[in-house]
Amino acid sequence: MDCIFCKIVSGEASIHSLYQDEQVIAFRDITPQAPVHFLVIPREHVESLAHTARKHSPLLGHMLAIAADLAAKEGLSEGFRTVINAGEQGGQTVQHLHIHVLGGRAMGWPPG
Ligand code: DGP
Repeated sequence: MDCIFCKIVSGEASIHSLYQDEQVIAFRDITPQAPVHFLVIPREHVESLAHTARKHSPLLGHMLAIAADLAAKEGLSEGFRTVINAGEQGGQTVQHLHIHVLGGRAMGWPPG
């Protein structure tokens, strides 16, 4: 399987790591869309949010908790945006579940 995020998990591809534990890795996005833009991914290869099942509920909760912790550590006290793109129409380009965390500027709504 040719998955860039699995290569990040295995250490084959390098990242600016913000956090790692037995379940997740967080690192800065290579094409930041805001002054702060990082991703939280599971070590396990799960294709997208649409491919999760009830058994993934603890993992999904952990990913969100880590996203919030890191947003605070990154100084995003005035707010931040979390995004999970799923599937082609959802704008997902990397087929490995990930949460985007964006902040450091006002985020428009609705997204384009
Ligand atoms: P999405 O469109 O939701 O699938 O977002 C995928 C994001 O992953 C995109 O913002 C760019 C980022 N990305 C892709 N490849 C790499 C990489 O090799 N390193 C890092 N740090 N980010 C990557």
